[in-house]
Amino acid sequence: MRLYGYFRSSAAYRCRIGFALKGITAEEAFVHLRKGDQKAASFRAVNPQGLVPALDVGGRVLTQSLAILEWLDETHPRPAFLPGSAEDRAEIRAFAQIIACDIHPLQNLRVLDYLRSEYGQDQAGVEKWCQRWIGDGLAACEAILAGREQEGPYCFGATPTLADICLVPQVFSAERFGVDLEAMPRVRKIHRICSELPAFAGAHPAKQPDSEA
Ligand SMILES: N[C@@H](CCC(=O)N[C@@H](CS)C(=O)NCC(=O)O)C(=O)O
Repeated sequence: MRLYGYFRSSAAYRCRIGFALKGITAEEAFVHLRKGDQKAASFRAVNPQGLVPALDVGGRVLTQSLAILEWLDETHPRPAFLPGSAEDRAEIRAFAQIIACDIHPLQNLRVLDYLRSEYGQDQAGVEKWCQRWIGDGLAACEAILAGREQEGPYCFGATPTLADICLVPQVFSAERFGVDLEAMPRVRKIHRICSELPAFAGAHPAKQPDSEA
């Protein structure tokens, strides 16, 4: 198995956490997003969308981090990323999708580059944009977590789920873009608790072979 990623990609970071939680090692291929390697024909042949992550599972390439993580969960059921009843799983998926579908696309490199090139935004303008949309989304996550305080220590109970796998990389991005997390104690606490687990710690961008941190 070969995982195409980039150290700072939060979508690839999700997959690295997922693989580590399952105790599975994938060969890694590094796609330098800042240099534009994702736009090269050679990578588009892997993923026509020109985005990481992509996972070559031996002749077939899986894309989209949530699809990869659900595939991983189906093929390696323990520990479960989506435990509980159908309703529990829907709630976990919804939390993950707030991050993966409603926050992350707005802070993606190609969107930020477009803000710079087409709308003349400087770094401060781009950061303001990211702070607005990441802040809004994580505030919704905080509100959801506030309603589940009797559970824990993770987002949805005693074990890390797809929700935590998405939350931790999103907090990494929030910190990168200077999002104020002061009013989000539950998000910060879960981020801290997860970060102490080896699977999360080892997946951190700073620990990757292609890291430039
Ligand atoms: N929804 C996709 C998002 C993938 C994505 O946007 N990846 C980013 C890195 S986090 C990327 O490759 N960006 C390259 C670019 O914007 O040119 C997923 O969850 O896998």
